[in-house]
Amino acid sequence: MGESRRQFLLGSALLGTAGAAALGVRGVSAAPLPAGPEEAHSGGAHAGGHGGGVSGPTFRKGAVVDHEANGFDPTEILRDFDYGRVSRLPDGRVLREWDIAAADVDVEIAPGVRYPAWTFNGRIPGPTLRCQEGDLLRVTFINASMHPHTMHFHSIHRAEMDGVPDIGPGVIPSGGSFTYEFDAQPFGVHLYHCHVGPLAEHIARGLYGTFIVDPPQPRPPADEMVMVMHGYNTTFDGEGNQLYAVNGIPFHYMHEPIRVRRNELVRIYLVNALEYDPINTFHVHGNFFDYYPTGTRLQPSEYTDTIMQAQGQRGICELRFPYTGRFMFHAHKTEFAELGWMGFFEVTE
Ligand SMILES: [Cu+2]
Repeated sequence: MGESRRQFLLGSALLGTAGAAALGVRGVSAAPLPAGPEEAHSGGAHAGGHGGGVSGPTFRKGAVVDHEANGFDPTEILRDFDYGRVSRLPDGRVLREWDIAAADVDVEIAPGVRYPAWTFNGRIPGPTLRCQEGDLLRVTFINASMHPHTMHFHSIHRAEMDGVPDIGPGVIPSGGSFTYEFDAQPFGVHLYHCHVGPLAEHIARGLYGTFIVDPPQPRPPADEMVMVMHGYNTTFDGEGNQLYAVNGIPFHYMHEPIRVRRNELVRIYLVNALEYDPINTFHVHGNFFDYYPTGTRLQPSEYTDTIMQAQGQRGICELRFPYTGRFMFHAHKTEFAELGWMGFFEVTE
């Protein structure tokens, strides 16, 4: 996996459209870029190459993608919590309802690089669904994709609501729909994703999102945000990823740092939706955070500046920045960082 991913950014720049097409990247519209002296060395085996990161050929001169054309912007996804349509059942319980549509969407994941994604509600990651423990949840899934899909929630629920093939409604065909109904439990930060085979591809194409169940007594007020860590296997070889991202677009928070206030409590709902790589890590500069694995307990397990999550793992990071200024966060797996999984917090008074 190493060489193909390391050479992706360099390779697409050198080979242009034809080369990118050979790599499986559709619709590359940018003209071939000449390789500068730095990039000429970056595809090789030496350390520190990895395509040159945010200064490399694909992102040179701060080029960014067209968020408007994509239909979503990672800066907005960060703090976008979808509480659904809320009503009360006769017994007083809260009912929350959502409509989620799967669709096939071409997303510009790097300047001039388009990726044929499968999405929930047209974005990567899908909407962040949020509720409180004990609510009744109804999620109507509409499959407007050309491919069969499901919605599988990490939660405690009946077998027929599990969103896997051959159980209950099983696979929802193209044009079909189904309403998943289950109780919101247990509290914590979870994920949902499609569960149709080939499973890794159905997830990696973009069919995943965050599912937050708040505890009965809400957590203390904070500046809350969601970070979904994921990657893009643009060669579709199922071996590693060529780009990595938080909330959809590689390097996005390098270009648009996450603005937070000094000394204000910041709560990050961190989810690892990565396929084709077994683990990811999260590291914050100039600070330490309390970590709550899966968010299912109210006591942190660790006070650290780096945590590791395997595929499907998630947790809550809580921190206050004591100093103003610009602080990096990134995967401490440096290869992932240099292929997109890095950004900044901008701390102001
Ligand atoms: Cu699917």
